[in-house]
Amino acid sequence: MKKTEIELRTERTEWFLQERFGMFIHWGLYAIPARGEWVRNAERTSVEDYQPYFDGFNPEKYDPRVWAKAAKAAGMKYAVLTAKHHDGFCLFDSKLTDYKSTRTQAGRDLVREFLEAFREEGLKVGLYYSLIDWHHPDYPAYGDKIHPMRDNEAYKRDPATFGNYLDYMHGQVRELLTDYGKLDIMWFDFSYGEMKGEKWRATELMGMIRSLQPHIIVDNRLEASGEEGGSIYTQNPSFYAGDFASPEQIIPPSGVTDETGASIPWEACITLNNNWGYSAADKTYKSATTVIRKLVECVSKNGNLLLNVGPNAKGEIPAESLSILAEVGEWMARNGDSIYGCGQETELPKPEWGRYTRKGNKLYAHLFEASVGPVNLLGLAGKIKSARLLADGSELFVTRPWNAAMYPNDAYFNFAQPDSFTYPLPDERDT
Ligand code: JFZ
Repeated sequence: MKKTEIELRTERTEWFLQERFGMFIHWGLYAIPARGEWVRNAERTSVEDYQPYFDGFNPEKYDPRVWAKAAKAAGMKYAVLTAKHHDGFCLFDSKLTDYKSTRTQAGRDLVREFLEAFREEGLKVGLYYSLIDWHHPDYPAYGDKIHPMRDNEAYKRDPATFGNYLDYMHGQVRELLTDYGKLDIMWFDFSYGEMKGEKWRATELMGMIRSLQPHIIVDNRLEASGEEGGSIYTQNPSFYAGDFASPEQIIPPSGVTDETGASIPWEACITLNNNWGYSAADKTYKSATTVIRKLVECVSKNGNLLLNVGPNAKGEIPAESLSILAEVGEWMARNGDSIYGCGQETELPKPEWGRYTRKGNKLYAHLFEASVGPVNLLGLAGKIKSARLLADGSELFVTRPWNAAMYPNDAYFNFAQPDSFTYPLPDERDT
């Protein structure tokens, strides 16, 4: 029998749901003004006034092997780079435009070098490709609220010629999927208002993608806008619904499920400070502890975390980001077993002291706070075979508090420290 879209999606996303943690990289000309990747839109900059950044683009420190090592050491298993963002600048040597890195002082195919470096470290690789293009002459300025560009002459374009842009966009996707070896993720961004699905000739585009790279996974934004997630949120996803949902700057309170309550593959993309593209002024970095807890939270809800870095104009990941990643990496080196291949614990309530992740009959308890007295494990009385501290393998003492009779269904252990613990459960719970 022919496989359903959901069955195919399940097959394609298997590795993705094991690996759980990836690096998002927003990099382009906007690293020079260093006010975020929307700078051209936010400041109503014309193509001409943006040109000095193209002319001045010279990332002498770009060495994606350094990025790849940082990602790997952080415990990340895959990475997604902006091959083209909304400003239209291509970090790859497209034959369809001169607005590309090989025509700048850099003179390099930055995408190719990224892919080689990350594959070399054993990471899976993906490319972000913006559906929106503020540079292409045939990208129309529809009267939408996300693109408030109407007061800029450069955006008063004729929607009738939009097909030229679609040919260009499809052509560039074909280049990326043909000339750069095996890609693992295609990350489109984004639909809005009427601009979704077939407006992008999505059936045709997805058909090309699936025929060129059948295993690749695609995000849901060929169909999804900020307001709607698209048909991936249903039991009847369209051909171009995508393989995973992409909640942005939010971790969905109950994970992502369809109308029947079945889990959908999802990946939260989150910034390290408050910008995707490099921002010199933004020092609002999250702590490593926050990042670790958010990663745990994603996994505890069957989701992934795609954590962003915004390299600067020279091509370096900001020092603040590198130090957070290093700290996260130390934790992952000791506690990665509680992340990789893990997912939601569906039977127990969320514990007061933190979160559970689960893999088979192993339950991982992530303590976000020190306990006063024994740590309670609601509903686990008599069900714990043994308990070990994940970081060093030491045994934990499963116990009962003096007034345990008041809490007959709960197990406890009298060891408390903000760290991770593992509780192998009896085999009958192994589903
Ligand atoms: C998009 C991009 O605009 C942004 O620059 C970044 O690349 C991020 C990962 O993706 O962000 C969005 C997408 C959709 C909405 C807002 C921001 N929306 O629908 O409101």
